[in-house]
Amino acid sequence: MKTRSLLLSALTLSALATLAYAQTPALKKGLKITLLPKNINNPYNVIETSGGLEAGKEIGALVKVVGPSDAGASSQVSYINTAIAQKQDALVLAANDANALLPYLARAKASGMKIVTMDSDTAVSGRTLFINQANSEGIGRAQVQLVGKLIGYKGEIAVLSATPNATNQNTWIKWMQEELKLPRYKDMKLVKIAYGNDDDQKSFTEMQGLIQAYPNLKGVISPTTVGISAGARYLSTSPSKGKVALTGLGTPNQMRAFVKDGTVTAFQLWNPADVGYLATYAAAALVSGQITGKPGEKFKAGRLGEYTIGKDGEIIVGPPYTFDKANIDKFDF
Ligand code: RAM
Repeated sequence: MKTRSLLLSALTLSALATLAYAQTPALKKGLKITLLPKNINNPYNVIETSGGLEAGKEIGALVKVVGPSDAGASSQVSYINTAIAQKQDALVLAANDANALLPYLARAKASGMKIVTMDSDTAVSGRTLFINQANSEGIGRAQVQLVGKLIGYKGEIAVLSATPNATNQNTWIKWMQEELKLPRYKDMKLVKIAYGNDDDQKSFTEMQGLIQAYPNLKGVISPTTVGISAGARYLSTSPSKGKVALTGLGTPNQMRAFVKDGTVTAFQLWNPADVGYLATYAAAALVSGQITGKPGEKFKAGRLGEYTIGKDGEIIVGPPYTFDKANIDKFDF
């Protein structure tokens, strides 16, 4: 009797599993997906979109990468309009502004396109899902913890950011300011937030400006791969090398020389390719009807495995990593 009911429940379970499996539609083939990074001449964005192209190959989608040369608030508008005209199934974008793109994204949505943001979000109404590289609060707080450690928790610090509109950097800076309120940082002071606009030359000039305007500056956090590499280039030949601690978010390949020559001790990042890869899988899962965007829904993203949609449609790729002299040569991106 016992054996029979066990057998029955085993049968029921397997029937249920088959049903659940049958209810998950396969990813559609030949999907048209446009990837629209903040700007195209930033090595970070090239790595990010390479992950999207990799995912596209795996799932048989037609993925293309387009984008402006500057990260200005409205520079992505014409690319959204083109994606509508070209009847793309999905648009995956790193937004240069949280609100400026909303009317254009609404048109795209109304045309039937699925919208996924990655790296830098719009307001929640602008998209169905946001692929966040790591937990925003964690990124912001970790940057302050790192600079604090590097300067012995004492002295003036500044931030060298991307554009003043960048949703991702602005969120991280907000968390940096929260972290700085803790008693551990009572002898540290944030004296300036400068903007290099994710433009290499402008970031270089802004770094120079910070060092000249604040002779007592002890540390700079640059939460942008463009800013930290341009800032390090300035610092590497300046008398402030070794006196001002520069840290933030950088790619190992752009920072390697500056870590080896002692300009920078440690910085952080995730693998940008994983962001584009996961975003493209998420877009394909949406278009194919595997998910609708509701919190709690799960989907599979190739080599990264299974992900669950969180609050407000946010999906977090994974924790950030700290790079230094001891480990930087293990990475090539
Ligand atoms: C720059 C961009 C990007 C950001 C990285 C850390 O490449 O601003 O949006 O995520 O830095």
